[in-house]
Amino acid sequence: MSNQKPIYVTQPYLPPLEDFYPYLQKIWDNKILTNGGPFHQQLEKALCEHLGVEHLALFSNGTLALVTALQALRVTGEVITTPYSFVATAHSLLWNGIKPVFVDVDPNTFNLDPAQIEAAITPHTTAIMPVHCYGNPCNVEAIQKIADNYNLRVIYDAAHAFGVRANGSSILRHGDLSVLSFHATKVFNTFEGGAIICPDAKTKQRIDHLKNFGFVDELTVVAPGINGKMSEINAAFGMLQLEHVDKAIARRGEIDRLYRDLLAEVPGISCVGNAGQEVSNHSYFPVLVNDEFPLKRDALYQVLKEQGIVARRYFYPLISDFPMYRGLPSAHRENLPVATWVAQRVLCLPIYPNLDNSDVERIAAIIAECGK
Ligand code: T4K
Repeated sequence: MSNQKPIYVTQPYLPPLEDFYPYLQKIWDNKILTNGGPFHQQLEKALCEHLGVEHLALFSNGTLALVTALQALRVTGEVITTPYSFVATAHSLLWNGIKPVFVDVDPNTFNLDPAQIEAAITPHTTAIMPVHCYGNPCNVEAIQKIADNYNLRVIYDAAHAFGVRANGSSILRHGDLSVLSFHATKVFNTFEGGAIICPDAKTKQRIDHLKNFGFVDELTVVAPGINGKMSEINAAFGMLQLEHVDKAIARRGEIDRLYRDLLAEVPGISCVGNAGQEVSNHSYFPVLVNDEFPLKRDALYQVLKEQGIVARRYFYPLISDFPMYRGLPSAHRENLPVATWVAQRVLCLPIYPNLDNSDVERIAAIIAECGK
């Protein structure tokens, strides 16, 4: 390790501490700490406006939001999903007693390949759960067409897709539901947090009941709900973050462009595109370490780590390789050649608003040197 402070794959953007004091004062004054308090209500409204969506229900994290989204639509049986994601995607299915059916990804977007979905549909299939991986939009039209033909629900894991727009509107407007994560490592964070985006007020009401134990009023419980509520501290922080998020994403965009310029001439390194979106959020900067590069991906990861640069192999191992999934017939590697290939070569380089250009230049220079 070098003597310099390590550079991690990401670092949360934190506004000046004193800017948070007035928010804390308000919480201290009115003594409402959770259960749909004033900041919770404000943030739901502000996020709807910011994201260009009609209805949004805040959650204490993205995983509980995924679990609840499946409950809200009463999804059962089998759900088609991607092996190339964070493990929470498939875990949300297991927590609902649903069998995940893994389908391979598209070689350009690393998102669920619509051309392979139909072959995985059985009489037990009730839904599709695709992921807008790294914030790159799925082929939403093709997925919806299949869902319509087979009467399936679509729940997008949009954990990475805050603010992403394609074809003139928010990517979160597709499918039956979309789920965001506001974890500390995300483009927009509330320390921990998440949200479900839904198209109508009735569904939002059901989701709101489900995240509050199923309570409708003091004496009425309509469903075996969970406690998925976001606290006032998290919601207040979200209100403050929202003032800075556009600037933070713009800075991420500068870093993205700088990496692309610096790595363009490095043979064997390809920067994963962010095609298909008019507005990208630059939430990750994945590169592929191809076979002509002198070092294997894991060796490059080690070299960077020794220099204090902690890149991450998102998403390796594939979800389908973890013990609770690998016995499934759809988890066999022969069924998932593209995801397997990508997972062995991908490396996500550091990207976050406070990363200096000089650090980006140093990271690119180390990679270029390894490529000689
Ligand atoms: N679906 C998808 C597609 C997801 O990617 C995720 C989460 C979810 C669903 C579930 O949403 P949540 O329930 O989490 O809201 C991280 C995050 O914990 C996880 O939220 C995220 N995806 C996943 C891709 O990455 P780890 O285990 O890699 O995090 P960790 O702690 O190693 O953090 C990465 C780096 O970030 C650290 O090296 C340092 C830096 N960091 C991290 C934290 C937590 C900070 O600087 N400050 C911090 O507070 O999973």
